[in-house]
Amino acid sequence: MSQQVTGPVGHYVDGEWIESGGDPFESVDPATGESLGEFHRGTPAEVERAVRAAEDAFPAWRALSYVDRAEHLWEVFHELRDRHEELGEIVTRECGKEISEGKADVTEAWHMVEWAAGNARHPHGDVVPSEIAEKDAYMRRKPRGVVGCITPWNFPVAIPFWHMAVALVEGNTVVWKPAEQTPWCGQVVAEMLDDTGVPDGVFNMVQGFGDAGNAIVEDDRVDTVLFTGSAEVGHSIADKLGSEPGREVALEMGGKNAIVVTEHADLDVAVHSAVMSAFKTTGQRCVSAERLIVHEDVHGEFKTRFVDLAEDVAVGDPLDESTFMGPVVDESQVEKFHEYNGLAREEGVDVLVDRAELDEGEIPDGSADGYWVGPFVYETEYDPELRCLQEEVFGPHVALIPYSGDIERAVEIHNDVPYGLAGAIVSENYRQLNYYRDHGEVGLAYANLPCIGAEVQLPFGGVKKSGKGAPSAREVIEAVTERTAWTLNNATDIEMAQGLSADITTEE
Ligand code: UN1
Repeated sequence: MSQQVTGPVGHYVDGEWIESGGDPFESVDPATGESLGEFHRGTPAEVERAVRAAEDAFPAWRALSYVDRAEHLWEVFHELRDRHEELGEIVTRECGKEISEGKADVTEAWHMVEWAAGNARHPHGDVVPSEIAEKDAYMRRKPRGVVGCITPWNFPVAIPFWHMAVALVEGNTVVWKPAEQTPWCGQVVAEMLDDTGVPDGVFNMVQGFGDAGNAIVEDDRVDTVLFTGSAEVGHSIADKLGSEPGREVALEMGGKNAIVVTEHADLDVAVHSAVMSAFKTTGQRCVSAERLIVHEDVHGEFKTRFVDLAEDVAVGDPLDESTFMGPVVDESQVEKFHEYNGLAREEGVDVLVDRAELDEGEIPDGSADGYWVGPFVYETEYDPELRCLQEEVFGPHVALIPYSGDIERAVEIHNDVPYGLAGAIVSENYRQLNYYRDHGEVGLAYANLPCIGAEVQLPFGGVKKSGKGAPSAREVIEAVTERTAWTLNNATDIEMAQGLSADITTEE
């Protein structure tokens, strides 16, 4: 493939590309281990400059109409569509997910932009009746100010737009730090926003690592922080901002997601859903499933079929359309995956599929330096003490957990983790589906489907350790706006609600 990093490589601050004084770092192709280009780590001083620019740009940006602000986003929408193939390939080359996923990432981004920009022409807020006939009451939203966006590498185009599209249309200005693994995607997105002629300082992008992200979090001129990424970092951001009045945060972290397959499941649907949920994106979605909770009556057949496919799924060159699973993103993910596979063995599980170290013949030619792993599948009796059933691995590491008894038991096992992002049930019995819908402790629940692939017009966020608010889609509006409950008196007398007297009595 011929594409390489082009154009200015730096940060985008106050309408200009600035050369960074920070140390250089490389974007690495996870399939080959080769460098795709050199970038610079944003320094706290560079973040400070970006925040200042965003703060200065805020009054003029918020003064525009929704529709005028959305015009800039419509340009991004068209550019994302026009450059679908090219950008999809960049996503795949930089984060390693196979090409249909690389392209779907770009599609999801333009869906989000379409939703946010389209929403500019939709009715906003609520008209609320007052007890007093002469009073009009309604809700108004105001932008919060500067929104800091910290995004992960696994959806390097879609998730930035989950954060930024609504924030910008609502009248906020933005300081964005892309993931350090996917700076090239970050640069292309910044170029697109630059192309729209968005006023200087409204959108700013600083490349870098955790120290740059931390500088965004520490700066009290940043009114809202949106974060999608690891639970560890997310919780530290929540701790910090929780004690600062007036600063808002919305977080989406990982999960230890599960699929429940009941005795009433259609096993074609169950196996298909499980393979998609466990191995798409090489298990590196926050919503990927690492637990399959299967009723004993169907466990035998489910196991045979799932194991056959896990032995067979095509791992290989992510740019090749016949590949199902590309590499993981970097060496630290490879290590974490092997560590957890080792831990599961120590905890006494029965390993069913071990393709963790791929055979040489399975690794594409010339790609020996890539970050290759394959499926690792095991079976174990349910035991809440097992760490391998509690902790998120973020790789193709999957437990089969047989259960006996009713749907209540399955959901009990399903919920017995500290996380609560996504999950699914496979069953033809509507009472079981409804029980799962009402009792599954997750933000995103599916029936007779994989637990991945949410659409942008739904809120995306988790419960328990998985999140706080939803830094995406329509629900992000809560994190990037403030509501004013506005009441206007159309009469010349003052009349109060709740029977409160409006008479002013005097000593006379
Ligand atoms: C993530 O899990 O990291 O629901 C994001 C999905 C995608 C987004 C996933 N729309 O699978």
